Amino acid sequence: MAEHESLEFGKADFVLLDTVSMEEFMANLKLRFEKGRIYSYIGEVVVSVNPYRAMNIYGRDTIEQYKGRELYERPPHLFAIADAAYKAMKRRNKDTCIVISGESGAGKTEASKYIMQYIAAITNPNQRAEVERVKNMLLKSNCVLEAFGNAKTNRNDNSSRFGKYMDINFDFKGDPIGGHINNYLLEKSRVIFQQEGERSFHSFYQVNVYLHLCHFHSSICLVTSINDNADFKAVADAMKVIGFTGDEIQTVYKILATILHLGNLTFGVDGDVTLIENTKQVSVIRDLLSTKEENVEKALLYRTVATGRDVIEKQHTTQEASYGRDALAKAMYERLFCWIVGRINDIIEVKNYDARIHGKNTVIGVLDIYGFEIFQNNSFEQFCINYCNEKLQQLFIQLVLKQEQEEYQREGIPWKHIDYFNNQIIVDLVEQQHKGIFSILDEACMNVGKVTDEVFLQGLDVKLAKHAHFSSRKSLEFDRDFRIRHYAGDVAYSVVGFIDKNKDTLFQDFKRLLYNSSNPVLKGMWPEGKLRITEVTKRPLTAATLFKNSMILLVENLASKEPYYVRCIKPNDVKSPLLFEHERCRHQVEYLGLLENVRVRRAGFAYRQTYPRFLQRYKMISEFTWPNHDLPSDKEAVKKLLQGCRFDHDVAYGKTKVFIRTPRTLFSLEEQRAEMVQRIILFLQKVWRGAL
Ligand code: AD9
Ligand code: MG
Repeated sequence: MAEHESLEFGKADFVLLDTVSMEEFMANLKLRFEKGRIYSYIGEVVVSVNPYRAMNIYGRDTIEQYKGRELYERPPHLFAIADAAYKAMKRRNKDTCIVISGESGAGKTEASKYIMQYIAAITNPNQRAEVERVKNMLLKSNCVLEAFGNAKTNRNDNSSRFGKYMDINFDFKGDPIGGHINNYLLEKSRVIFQQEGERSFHSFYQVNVYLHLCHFHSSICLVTSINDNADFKAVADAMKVIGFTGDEIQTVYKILATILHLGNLTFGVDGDVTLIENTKQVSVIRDLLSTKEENVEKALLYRTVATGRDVIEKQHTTQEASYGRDALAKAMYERLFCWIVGRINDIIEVKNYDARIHGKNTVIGVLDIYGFEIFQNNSFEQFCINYCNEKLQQLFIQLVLKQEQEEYQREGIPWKHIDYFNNQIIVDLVEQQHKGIFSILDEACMNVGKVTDEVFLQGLDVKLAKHAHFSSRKSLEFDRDFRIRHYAGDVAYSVVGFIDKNKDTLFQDFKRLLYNSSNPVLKGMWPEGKLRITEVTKRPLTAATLFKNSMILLVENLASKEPYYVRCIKPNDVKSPLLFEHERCRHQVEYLGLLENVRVRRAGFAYRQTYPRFLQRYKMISEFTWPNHDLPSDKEAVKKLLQGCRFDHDVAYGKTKVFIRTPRTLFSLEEQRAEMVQRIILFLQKVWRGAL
């Protein structure tokens, strides 16, 4: 363990606490934070506290200190975990992943960027041009995705409003040769509505400021921590470097401008005719979309419906027209975002010939997804985000707590069971077939006749009234709310808008409008606009179902890799570098299950290996096992070897594996091995030279 660090900074690894209690844990966390030690370990898990100030610990010299080192040789750092994931991938040919979790503003996105920078810095020692190109693109893609997918919220000035999982592919030399990004549910409702004190996505303010269009958003255009003008240039540059064409970049700006203009459109009535009040805007939109003015107007005011074989045009009410306008703005932005991710993927994907030539191709995945959040008003998006965090907590439990305990039991090693809160019950509450909240929501959306949020709320009350983690509106302040007892705290959700966001309808007329644009980039984003009205029949999957499916796939993917964890903690709500709010931090330590993590780790063993493989590596240390042993089993041979080294007290012998409690024992074995290998080499050299 990182024992070389002075105790003045507290214990670098929580496993070394004198006693495992919440008080001691918190005292150590606070001491380290105050001493500027923002990283600590629980075994191989990194615990990070957001410093809210620039730290001088990410430079080239620090990178050099961590490069190729073992986790415990240096003070805790993100670089150490990145190096461990990289080494595991390179040495053992294993896919690994780094899962970064913590609530909104805890420092996940910053951590993911430092990890990527570290990986970029330590790879490609030969400066191969192609690898340099790939690395540069992977780093630049962050800048573009943040501009379009992040926004200022009341929790975080640069809050990720989408989930991101990025795979980095490596060749047999361990150099990055490509990557792939998966994005998850963008909070597109932000395009048309922001809570007080919040902003829409950064991209809008960047074009606004750049084009001096500040009249679009009057209130909180400027945020001191954000320089929209400089960011605009950086993003434009990044898009160019990544390989977006001039036409593509122009189209991106045109779409942003269209969305801003849509926001200014108003509808009125003249007799029984619905009309657009500010028709000037329509001509601007027409130009931006490279389409015909009457088409824009028609798509905004009418809806084409097929009744049997007839196709009729039905006029919108002003309310429907406003709804359509907002849906169009949201859909255009979401489609733009997905298109950007898709374009980046096209460019950074591993080119086939690389994979063919080198044969081997391993990945490190980095997950940076929106953190658990509770707002004043929580809607469908918060519900999805918090469900996602439940899934990730479940994965952590499965991989770190549960599997560990199960392995000791399987191996017959004496073990005191450690209790922890298993949140599977909440995951089920949300995602279970038929009885889960997502199913109840989908059912309400398919209701014949009345489809309202009220129907959904009633469905919840009928099916979940007795569930320990669900509270019906009957017990709450507002009768449009329901409450979930999440692993990280209670959240009341307002059902208003759930049905709508779940159905996520965009009138077909808009899809056709955009498909018929003479701008090929825009047209390419809307292929389904090709379908004629009579050809569109299939009911699309709901937003909840799509999100649930994508989360299930994500968790399966993560579980198939060797995971490394970063657990981020937010020290206060005021972005202060000095303030360690005890109660707030304690709550996070509690719900992240960090204390249980320490207990399992302490009661457990740092290293384990099957007997044959252990012997293969260390048999040269002992005369009983080198070059071969004549003991009845490998297990007996390992026992004999470890007794000889006097490490017997620090190990346990399972059915198929040997377990070593402290890393120091392992280091010592490694040292002895290195010494023996050296001696054997010298001996062999003498033999070859005929000296013996
Ligand atoms: V959210 O779930 O996307 O809303 P994150 O991603 O957990 O959230 P983020 O990484 O964006 O939080 O961090 C929030 C802010 O904290 C950053 O904008 C920085 O100002 C600050 N921060 C976080 N980590 C560091 C750090 N290692 N050094 C300095 C930091 N500042
Ligand atoms: Mg983030």
